[in-house]
Amino acid sequence: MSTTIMNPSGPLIVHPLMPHQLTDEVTKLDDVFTLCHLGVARLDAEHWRLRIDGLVDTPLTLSLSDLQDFEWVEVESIHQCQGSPLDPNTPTRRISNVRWSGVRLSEVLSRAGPGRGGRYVWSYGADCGTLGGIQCDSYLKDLPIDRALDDVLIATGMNGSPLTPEHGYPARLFVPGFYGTNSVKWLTRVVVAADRPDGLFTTRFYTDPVIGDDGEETGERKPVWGIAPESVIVSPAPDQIVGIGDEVLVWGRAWADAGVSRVEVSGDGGAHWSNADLEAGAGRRWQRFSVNWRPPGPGRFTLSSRAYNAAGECQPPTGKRNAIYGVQVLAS
Ligand SMILES: Nc1nc2c(c(=O)[nH]1)N[C@H]1C(S)=C(S)[C@@H](COP(=O)(O)O)O[C@H]1N2
Ligand SMILES: [Mo]
Repeated sequence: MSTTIMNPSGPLIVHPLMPHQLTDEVTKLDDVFTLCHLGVARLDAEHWRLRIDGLVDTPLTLSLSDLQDFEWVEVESIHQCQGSPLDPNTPTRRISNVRWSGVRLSEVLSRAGPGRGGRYVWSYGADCGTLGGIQCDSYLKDLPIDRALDDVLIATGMNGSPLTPEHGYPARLFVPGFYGTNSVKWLTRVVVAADRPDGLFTTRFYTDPVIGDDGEETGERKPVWGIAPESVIVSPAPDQIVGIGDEVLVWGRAWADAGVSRVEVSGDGGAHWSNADLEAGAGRRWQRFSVNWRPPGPGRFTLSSRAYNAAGECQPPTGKRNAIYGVQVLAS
């Protein structure tokens, strides 16, 4: 089995890009945020093995070269961190758009023959350590089996390069459209199970309140899976000076699990909104939106954007991880 050497320096969080720096369609590897709760696990590719077991007909143990038996696929997708699990409602806007390569988890699972009442797929990372003062033996997440059998990848590459140790070398899960926490790095084991696992990253942290039809919290909790609709203005940048009477192209990025169907932009801090032009969704890439705006006179103006998904869900003004982002500009 694989040997894990943990980085003793503890958690690693790198967040290189601000919204106004999201100018590349595909985020450069050096610009992709990094989030390692328990430190960086350093695995040796030669000894790496992936164990597939639980409610399957034939448990499997695969090496990296065994993965070459499966069709190689590439998926361009947003990749977003939900923010700190200790402070889950504060927006962090850690977002990237990456070309992921690897094999489909569904193909690997179908070789093992799932069945016999499996409803969830658990995935284990090789890292261990403490979060919020609580010790955990390995990073464990779970997915509904329908999603695991859909477009989830066992990824070995990002933007055409092998994964770096920080991004999960030699292989990780990538769950398109789900928050980054679900895309387990340094993947070593996949288990088909009837129930959700109790754990630090499944039931202790990374749960949201369930909201009832009346708009109130029901008291139940649900896992942080699908990415809620979100958008950011890329240009103009914060504190940019624009000429009075100039037509300013306001543009940005919008995304959601299953895509965004509408984006609105406001030039007055959210008092009035108008529809932006929106690039059609393609797979799980982010979508560009734009609108022309003219400052009505001299002074400071707050430009903001809000995205809707097909179900009509929209970004709230405050209080949630996908809260509306505003950019102040100066017209003079
Ligand atoms: N094994 C393991 N997988 C993990 C994590 C981790 O700490 N350990 N962090 C998760 C979180 S919170 C995020 S946002 C993504 C970040 O992926 P990246 O660092 O490759 O951008 O990895 C996820 N997968
Ligand atoms: Mo994250």
